[in-house]
Amino acid sequence: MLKVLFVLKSVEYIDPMGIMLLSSLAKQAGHHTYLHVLSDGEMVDTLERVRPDVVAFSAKTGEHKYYLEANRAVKAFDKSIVTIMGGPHTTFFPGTIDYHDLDAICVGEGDDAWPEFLNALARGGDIHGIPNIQTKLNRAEDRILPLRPKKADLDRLPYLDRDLVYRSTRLRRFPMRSYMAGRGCPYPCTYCFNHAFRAVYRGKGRLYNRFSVERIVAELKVLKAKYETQFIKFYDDIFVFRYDEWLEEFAEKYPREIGLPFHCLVRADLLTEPMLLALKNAGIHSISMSIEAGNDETRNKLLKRNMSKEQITAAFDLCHKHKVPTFCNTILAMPGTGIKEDIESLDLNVRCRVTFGEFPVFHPYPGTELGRYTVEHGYFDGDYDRLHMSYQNESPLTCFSKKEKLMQKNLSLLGTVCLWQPWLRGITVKWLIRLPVFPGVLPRESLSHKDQDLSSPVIPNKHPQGHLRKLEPRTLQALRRESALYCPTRTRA
Ligand code: B12
Ligand code: SF4
Repeated sequence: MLKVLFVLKSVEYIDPMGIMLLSSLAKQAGHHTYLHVLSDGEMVDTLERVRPDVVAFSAKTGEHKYYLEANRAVKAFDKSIVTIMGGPHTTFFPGTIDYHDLDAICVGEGDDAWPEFLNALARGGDIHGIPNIQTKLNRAEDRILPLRPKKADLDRLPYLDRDLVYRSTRLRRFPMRSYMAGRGCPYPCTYCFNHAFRAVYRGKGRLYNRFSVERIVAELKVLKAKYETQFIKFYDDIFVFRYDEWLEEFAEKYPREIGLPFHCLVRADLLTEPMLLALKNAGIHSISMSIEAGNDETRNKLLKRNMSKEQITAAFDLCHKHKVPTFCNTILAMPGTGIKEDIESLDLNVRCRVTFGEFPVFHPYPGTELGRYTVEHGYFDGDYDRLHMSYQNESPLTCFSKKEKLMQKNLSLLGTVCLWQPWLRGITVKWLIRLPVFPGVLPRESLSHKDQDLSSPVIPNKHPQGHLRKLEPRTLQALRRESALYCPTRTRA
């Protein structure tokens, strides 16, 4: 049996569900799993202690750089350790294997490929002919097998191995747990990874798959019994598409068997009153719906959101009517637009009475239609390694002047405050966004403390039983801050 060490860059407040699942799958196949968090200590100490056979990385584009560096350190420690990387980065950049000293990469889903890979290694067998796994050899010899079909029967997957992460990190005591009830999204939004993922999987199965309600409830029950859990954050791209039997069953079983407040994402154009009422019956605490752009042409032509202003306002009004706090994401500084469009976006947020909103500055993402568009129009040179991992930074596009970039950055910070105090909208638009000193006077750091207060209605700091009050202030703060910690490129729905 193999010893598998997962390496994680850092632990924030969201469960790293990918490696939790891969750890369960490895254990199910009889292997032992370990974790090293790069920000928590020297990796070489863990390598000495564990002496792993395999080191595994799960990478998004951006953070892949840290894992490639860690990979070099692993190979310097012991060249015979087999290293493998999977996740969105290698799915969209399989060429990673050609330029770095990794032994294998996983493209697309790893649910079946990963245990097959480990078992082949343990047997001393061939790892060069496994669908979804690419090695230097199978690429060189043109032996790459096609991807296997998308995993349809999610219910057969093991529960996430939360022990892997909770036993050695602060997440054990963090009372909000992340969970995904399904996989996939059929919409064409040009800035999101979903259309690119669908292209990789074209002809290989359903666009969308989800767990049965029974399976979700069974896993959450175990989670609740094992770890203090006060809030569930459903991380699905879109939690529900329509009022259907699944939602009906969820609204009946979840409150009875789990009974914890939760947060989820939906598209505004999909939300209907029966859906919202069913989610309320289930115990929804707050909901995410994105506006992305106030201007119709930007929203529907450039971003392909295919959603009218009327649909957006109706959905937010519905949430207001039923007292469900809303979180909303809106992208500023879109290629080829101006500050006028950004103010239109702010105004639509104010009109919608969004409880807590974020206004990230657009950053092009590799593999996406909008990423390509910015390069083709000469707005961006295509050097994605240069991009910042935070979207609150200055726009990297060349179509904006210094002055415009400053206004966008200021609006990105002030938009949130305007939703809290709508009367500030006027002076913000007229004066504040133009102030060159503004970022210095109110640095992002100080605003994020404000965020924590502003965001508290969305992710609660009070629970009916008052449980959350017992938490230490740091955890509480983090929990509030979490409402702003969505994954910006996709917190859309
Ligand atoms: C949860 C989430 C987060 C969490 C991550 C928590 C964590 N530590 O893992 C948070 C909120 C912190 C986050 C942040 C960001 N995220 Co995010 N996030 C997601 C989300 C919604 C779900 C990921 C997930 O857990 N899925 C469930 C698991 C089971 O699936 P999985 O991870 O895909 O793993 C499967 C396969 O990929 C494969 N696999 C994965 N890893 C490995 C490793 C090995 C060895 C093998 C064999 C297989 C394998 O097997 C798994 C099972 O099939 C996805 C969107 C989505 N719907 O997938 C975006 C997504 C991954 N995020 C994305 C991005 C861009 C970011 C940010 C960079 C955004 C930003 N600038 O702030 C940051 C990066 C932060 C960082 N540290 O690098 C992009 C990545 C695109 C890309 N090209 O890399 C995605 C795809 C969304 C998008 N619109 O494009 N994110
Ligand atoms: S932005 Fe939302 S609706 Fe659009 S493709 Fe991505 S997850 Fe789907």
